Amino acid sequence: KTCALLGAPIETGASQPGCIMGPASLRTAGLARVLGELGWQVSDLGDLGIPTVAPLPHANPALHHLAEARAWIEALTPAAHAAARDHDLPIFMGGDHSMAAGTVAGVARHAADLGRPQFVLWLDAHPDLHSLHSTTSGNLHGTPVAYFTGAEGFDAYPTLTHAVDPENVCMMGIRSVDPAEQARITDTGIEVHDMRAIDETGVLAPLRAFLARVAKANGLLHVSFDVDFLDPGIAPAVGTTVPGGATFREAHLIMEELCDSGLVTSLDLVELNPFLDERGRTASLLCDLTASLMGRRVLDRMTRSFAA
Ligand code: DIR
Ligand code: MN
Ligand code: MN
Ligand code: MN
Repeated sequence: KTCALLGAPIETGASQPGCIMGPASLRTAGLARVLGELGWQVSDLGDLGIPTVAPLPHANPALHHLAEARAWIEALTPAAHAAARDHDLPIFMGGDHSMAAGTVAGVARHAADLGRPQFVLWLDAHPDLHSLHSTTSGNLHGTPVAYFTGAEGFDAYPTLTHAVDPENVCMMGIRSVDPAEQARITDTGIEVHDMRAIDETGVLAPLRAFLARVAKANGLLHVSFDVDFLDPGIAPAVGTTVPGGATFREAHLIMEELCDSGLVTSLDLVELNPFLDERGRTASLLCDLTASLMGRRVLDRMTRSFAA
């Protein structure tokens, strides 16, 4: 089993600086060592970068750092494609969530090479469903899902070659949705389990139903993990905390269930802002949750089968 670590120190998609230190913080927390101890053959591919870019004008005056986001997507899409081709499970270490426009575009290209559908599990307080035109904050980390599902309104972004079918996206943890995002959820029918739904059903039933769909379709599964999915009480190191997030137990259960499924083929760890962290606490939590996703067990037990 091979795993690649690829850093994407992008912070211009968020409202406040700090995510540029995310990959370094995850390395310091020992991500490579932890995965190595679990039997993974880990290759750290280092950090990606972009050249200096000239500002890109746009009809939406709220947008900022559009040229940087565009350059990151141009760099990340082929890098994610290659990492997915060459490794069993690439981990993209962010960086703010605008990077998922590139990582998902890249892994979806790899899925197309294999003739298999790409699925995405989006763990986040936010659906990140704005277009370049609908965002009012202008923070481009609020736009990647609209981009990689092929929505209109991305004139200034690289042309998407392989969109993810919105029917193949499942969101959990959602608790902050803007009106334009709400409209897109209704239009596309994207599967959204907000925190109220999770309180009502727990995480396991909707997750198992989604994983069964992935397995039946012989799909590839990308997991995009935004730190603000977690409750701010356990994960303070993120610029956009929202009260009422996932507990440690909910997140841990999701990770172990994902591990049991054997379906996960790529992972984003995003929005970690070490400048806001408490002595590496959030970075260490992300490492532990990733370890659970990749094989660490409390006790061995019968695993469920998601075979088609
Ligand atoms: C808000 C917050 N919907 C925006 N978005 C995100 O600025 O568009 N925060 N992604 O993490
Ligand atoms: Mn435009
Ligand atoms: Mn996000
Ligand atoms: Mn978020």
